[in-house]
Amino acid sequence: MERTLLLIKPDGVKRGLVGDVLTRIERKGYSIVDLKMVTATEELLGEHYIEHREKAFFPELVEYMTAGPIVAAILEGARVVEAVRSLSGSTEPTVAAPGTIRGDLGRDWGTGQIENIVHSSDSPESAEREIALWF
Ligand code: YYY
Ligand code: MG
Repeated sequence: MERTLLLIKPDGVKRGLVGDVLTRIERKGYSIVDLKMVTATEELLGEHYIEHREKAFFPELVEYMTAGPIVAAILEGARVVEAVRSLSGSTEPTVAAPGTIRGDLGRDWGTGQIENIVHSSDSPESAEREIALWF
C-alpha cells in the first residue's frame, strides 16, 4: 500500500490546527499509521529539503521549521501521495485554492516567510525517503 509523509509544521501546531488537519485526512478515508511530535534540527531539514538546501530562502526556512514542535504522520492508502498533495493545496497560502488546508487555514502574515501549515511528499519515492528521515 502506498504511503506518504505529512508534517504539520510549527505554525500549524502553534495555531492549534493539528486536529483540523488530521480530521481532514481521516474524513477523506486515509489511514494514519504512525504519528509523533518532534522538534526538527537543521541537519534533518538539510536532508528533508535537500533540493532547497542551496537556495537563498533556506536559512529562513530552517528558522521557521525549528520554531517549535512538528507533528509528523505516516499516511497510507491508494494514491495517497497525490491525494494529500491535493488536500494540502499549492505552496503559497494566499493563492492556494479554498477547500485545501493551505487555502482554508493559511495566509501571508507579512513576515516575508511562507508559512503554509503542512508538508506532504511529492512522489512515492520522496515519501519513502522522507519517512526514513523522520521515523
Ligand atoms: O512542496 P511545497 O511545500 O509545496 O513547496 P516547495 O517549493 O517544495 O518548498 C518547500 C517549502 O519551502 C515551502 O513549503 C515553503 C518554503 N519556501 C520558502 O520559504 N520560500 C520560497 N520561495 C519557496 C518555498
Ligand atoms: Mg516540495
